[in-house]
Amino acid sequence: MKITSIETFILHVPVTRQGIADSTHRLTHWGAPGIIIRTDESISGFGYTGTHAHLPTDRLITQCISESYTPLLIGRDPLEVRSLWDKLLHHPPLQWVGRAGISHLALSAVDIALWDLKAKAAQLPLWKLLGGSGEKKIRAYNTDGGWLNWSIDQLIADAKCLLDSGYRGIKMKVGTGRMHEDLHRVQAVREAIGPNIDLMADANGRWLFPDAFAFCSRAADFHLKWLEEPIWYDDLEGHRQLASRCGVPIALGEQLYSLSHFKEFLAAGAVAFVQPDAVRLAGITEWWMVSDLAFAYRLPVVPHIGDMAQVHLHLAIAHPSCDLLEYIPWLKDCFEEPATVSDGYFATPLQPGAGSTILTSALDKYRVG
Ligand code: 0YR
Ligand code: MG
Repeated sequence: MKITSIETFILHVPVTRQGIADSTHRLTHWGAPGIIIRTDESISGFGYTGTHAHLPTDRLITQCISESYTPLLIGRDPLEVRSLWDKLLHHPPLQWVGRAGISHLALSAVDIALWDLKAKAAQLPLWKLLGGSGEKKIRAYNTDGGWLNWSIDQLIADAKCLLDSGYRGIKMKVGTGRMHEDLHRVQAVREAIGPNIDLMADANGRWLFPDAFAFCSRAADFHLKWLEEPIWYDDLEGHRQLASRCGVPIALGEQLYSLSHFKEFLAAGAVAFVQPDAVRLAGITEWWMVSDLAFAYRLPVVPHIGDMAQVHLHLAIAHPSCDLLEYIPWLKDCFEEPATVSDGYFATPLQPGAGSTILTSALDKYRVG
């Protein structure tokens, strides 16, 4: 098989609840800059990354794909995924400007499209190509609620709806800038949902160390399953100290770009729940390496889902370190086979591929570039 042409796209899709905010971002749309790889056979691969729908930077990602990666891909056999990944990652001019950020997000989209093609060529869902079992069910926790700009009443009413629909885990945002308010909000939600539901708190990197330390010390009573990204993403020593001195397990990884980055955090004991994201790492290839590393440390992998769980559901089924996955429905109308949750568990995808195939109707409706 040979790659004959490559098309890029940018989708901006409205989020389900408008005007939502966490400690660092306000959000109206989710962005999916991506790639369609066409071949001399009748199959195409779809891959994309995830952004906050900022057109100028989304264009940098698709431009990186079309100008830097495409010439390296045309004429190549797309089934040689790992070898192509290695070649693209270590292409000297890209290596000079890349290893994180825009060129890495672009490479994630390419790698996902290549794996999608490989699974389609094998006529298997990706989880099976990767050796997973159809008997393994992945639990879902919901992150489409718990927003920082909601009132406590809104948080509680929404949490109760999620529990009624079968979820047994929810995540809420913290980092209002007022510690007593953060603690009060977490306490109110915990009291409303009772002790048997997993509750997670996510500060999206907002706090300084003393705030994070104070929160952890006082939040122990609320039995959080984890505290996510309490302080600046790259602060290895700060997270290590929190992990060793606080009673609340630390989760992080959605802002880490590489296997080496994860290695430092894992080796330091700075993280308990490992959250690699295939659309921020260099795709499925690097995600798998990170998850194997976590396996070696006996740590659970709970992926962050910049892809809205389409690809990550396949990976979670296939990887032995995963049994829990985030659910956010923002792109669900865009896919041939959208990830769905019922009674707190994801349905097992059955179509060949990585779950990344975008409907033509969605390309028409949401395309901005
Ligand atoms: C909104 N999940 C996250 C969204 C999400 C963010 O800014 O991007 O909440 O990525 O932290 O755990
Ligand atoms: Mg997060």
